[in-house]
Amino acid sequence: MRTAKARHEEYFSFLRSVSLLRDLPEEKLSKIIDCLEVDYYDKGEYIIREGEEGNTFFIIAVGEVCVTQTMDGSLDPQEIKTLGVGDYFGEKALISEDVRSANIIANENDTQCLVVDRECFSPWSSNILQQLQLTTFYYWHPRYRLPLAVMQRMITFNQMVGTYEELQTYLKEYVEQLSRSDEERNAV
Ligand code: WNU
Repeated sequence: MRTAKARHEEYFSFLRSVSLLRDLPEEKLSKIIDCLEVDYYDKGEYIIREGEEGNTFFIIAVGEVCVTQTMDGSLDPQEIKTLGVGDYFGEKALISEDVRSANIIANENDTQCLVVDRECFSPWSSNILQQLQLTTFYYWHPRYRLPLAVMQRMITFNQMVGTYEELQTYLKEYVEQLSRSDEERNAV
């Protein structure tokens, strides 16, 4: 059986190879690994559907996916690109707080994606504030009067947001680019 440590190390070195995450500090990367889930898809299976709501970000660990989109003047969605191992997708709905803007379909059997939830992926969102309040509440529970622990939690939280904000800025620019190319393509 694979130990938790081996799993962690395996994902750590893989995520380091993903360009987006290359410069993240070690503890931030570890935090992402703690939130990761792995999803498996067969050829032809939809990972993301245009128009649906979504709260997840994906990184391809094994296999290949195809990106398709509905265009003005054609009935069927058209293929716009393919993505492979180390590529990621699903950031746009999270960043622009919008529905999914394209379809993502598995191109091979046993395509594996690492899935990061919004709460984990975007700690600047209100979710984490709620979480933080819950934590605060927890620590102020009559049985756990530990103000010091609360302060430590807040510092960690701020550090986390600080780093992710750089990531957010980077992705925001990318997402604006995608919106422009959608317009040029007359996507609906
Ligand atoms: C495109 N237009 C749109 C891709 C992946 C990551 C980056 C490009 Cl940083 P979502 C559907 C997803 C969307 C994007 C992905 O499809 N996508 C595109 C386009 O030309 N989406 N609108 N190309 S591949 C890709 C750049 O990740 O995010 O949550 O779901 O809208």
